[in-house]
Amino acid sequence: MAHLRADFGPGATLYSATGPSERDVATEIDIAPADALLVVDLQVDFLPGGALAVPDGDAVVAPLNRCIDAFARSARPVLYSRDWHPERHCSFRSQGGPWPAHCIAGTRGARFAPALHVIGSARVISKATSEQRDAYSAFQETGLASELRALGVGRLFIGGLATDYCVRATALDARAEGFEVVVLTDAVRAVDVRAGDGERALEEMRAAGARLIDSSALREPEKAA
Ligand code: VGL
Ligand code: ZN
Repeated sequence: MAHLRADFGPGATLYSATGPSERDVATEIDIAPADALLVVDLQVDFLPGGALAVPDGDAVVAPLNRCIDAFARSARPVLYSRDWHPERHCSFRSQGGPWPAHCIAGTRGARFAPALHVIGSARVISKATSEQRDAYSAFQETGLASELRALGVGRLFIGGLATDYCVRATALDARAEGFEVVVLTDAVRAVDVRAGDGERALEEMRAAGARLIDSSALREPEKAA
C-alpha cells in the first residue's frame, strides 16, 4: 500500500501509513492548540550513573529539549512528572520492593537531568509520594487528568523514562482518561529488566490507541510575522 501522509490535526481523519509493528516515521504532526507535552521522570537517578540507571537514558535529553522548545515557542503547555519517594518507600529493596532506593524527595538523585530544559513556569507533577503505595503513572493520585482538561488539552505527547514503567503506565492511563496520546519513540528508553520489555510496552501503548512517532516528525505552527 502506498504511504499516505496523515494530517493529525484535531478532527482530522487518521490514515495509518504503517503496518502493526512499524514505527510511524513518515507522518508529520503539527503542534495543535489542544496539545501538551509531558516529560516523564527525567531525573538524575534514572540517568547513567544514577541509582536506578536506565540504559542510554541520557539519550532522550536532546530530542526532548527540542520538543520542549518547540512547545514553548508554540505557547503550548509543557508538564514534567517526577518520581518523588519518601525515604522508606515500599518500592525499595530495603522495604521488600523490587528497586534500589531512588528519587528520594529533595535529594540530588531526584533532581531533573541537569541538561534538561525546565521551563520556569511549567507544572511539575510529583508522584509516588506516599510510603505505602507505588505509582508509575503520572495520573495516579495527582489530579493530572482534570488539570489537563482545565487547560483544554486533548492530546498528550509523551517522552521520558522509563518506557516499560512510568512512560507505559502514564500513556495507558492517558488513553483510559480519553486523551489522544503520541509517544515520542526517540525520546524514551527502557529499563528492560527482561529483554524486550521496552518493545512490548510500546506495542501495548499502540494497542491502546497511542500513536508512536519519532520526534523529528513534529511541526511547529506557522507564526504570523
Ligand atoms: C520508574 C521504576 C521505579 C520510572 C520509577 O520512572 O519508570 N521505574 N520507579
Ligand atoms: Zn520509583
